[in-house]
Amino acid sequence: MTKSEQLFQRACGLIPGGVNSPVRAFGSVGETPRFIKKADGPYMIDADGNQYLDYICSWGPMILGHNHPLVREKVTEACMNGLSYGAPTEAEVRMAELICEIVPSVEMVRMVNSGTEAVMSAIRAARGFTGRNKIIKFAGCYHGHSDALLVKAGSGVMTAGVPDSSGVPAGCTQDTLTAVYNDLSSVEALFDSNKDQIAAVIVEPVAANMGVVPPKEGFLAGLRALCDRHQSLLIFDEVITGFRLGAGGAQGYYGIRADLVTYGKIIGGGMPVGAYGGRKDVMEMVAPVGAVYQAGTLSGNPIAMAAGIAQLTILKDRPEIYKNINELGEKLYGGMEQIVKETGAPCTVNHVGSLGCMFFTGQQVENYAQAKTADTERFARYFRFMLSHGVHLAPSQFEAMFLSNAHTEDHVELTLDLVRQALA
Ligand code: HOZ
Repeated sequence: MTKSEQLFQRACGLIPGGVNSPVRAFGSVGETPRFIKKADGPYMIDADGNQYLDYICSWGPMILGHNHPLVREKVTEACMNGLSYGAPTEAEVRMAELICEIVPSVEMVRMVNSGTEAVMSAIRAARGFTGRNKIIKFAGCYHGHSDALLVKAGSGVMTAGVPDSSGVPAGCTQDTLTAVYNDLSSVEALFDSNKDQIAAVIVEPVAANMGVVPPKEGFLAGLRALCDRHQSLLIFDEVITGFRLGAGGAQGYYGIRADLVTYGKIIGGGMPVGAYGGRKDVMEMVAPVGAVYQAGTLSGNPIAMAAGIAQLTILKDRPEIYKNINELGEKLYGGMEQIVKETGAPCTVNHVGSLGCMFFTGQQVENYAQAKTADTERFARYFRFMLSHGVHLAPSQFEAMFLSNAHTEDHVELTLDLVRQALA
């Protein structure tokens, strides 16, 4: 038995499913999760000493690669001054300045501890501001695990084939309306049948929790126009795209300004962090200025701020990082497309910048229904092949691949060789 297998066995009796987040379980790929001991650059090393080229990157935040020396140094420095105060710090002000400086639509920002918290708080602010209750989300988009958002959600919910979570009272989701990603007419129909009741439309500007599904030309601009027409707020959930597609996230990449934006782990450089921000008039609804209550003892935690400030400062000062990871993305995903063409394998590769995925379906994938046509058994075989050759993909057909600045052309070449063998 390997050490990972032993640890998994111990964990299963103590932690539900042996993991602290369902997407880490290898259930859908028929393997044992690798228990990670350490990570450096583009690599993760498991408890048995096996090294893997990592395409999870902690689900996005390790954009500079694991264990970046400057981030590590700043965290170590901050630890010397105590771990948490429950009182404000200069680092929180610096973090807010950085985000507002880099992202023009963010005039004010509130730090929280996760993307889930960021989204539930942004929705509360939108409801408080508009005085309306209903929200529109898209099938296959995942916005964390809060009650109101677990409706036709992507990520682990989709992998497990759970339609909606048990334990969520119907009352919590009665104001959540679901539209079809990339289909403006489905959004328009919901606005028409719920006149003056929609507080906000929340969208992953590039859907990355049903596999990667880019927005079709005009989709995001269409959402902006519909929200304006109906005096609803547009919320971009940039937990995955923020500071990844570019420093300005999807807003900068597609040139669309959202009213509110939510961020997650990437702004913590690997620490548990999230944030929501946007228009000042909306954010001033939040307590203690306004009547929308939201709070958190560990929000703006000094160690998390140290890591986040270090990472965001590097990303702001070195735009060549985005050029590099986007070019690597073009090589990797473009190469995969080429292999699919050559081998005639019924697969579809979707990608934007450093984000991408290969669906095991011959169909184009522009929405949840099409993503679900993927053959998850074939994905599982592909996943196992890649893992056995030292490449650690996310253990689900419906998750994204993430590149970091520590990945190189050689890593991409090695990966493409394996993809070629797997598809052949
Ligand atoms: N958005 C991440 C995966 N799609 C979340 C990771 C998790 O749920 O642990």
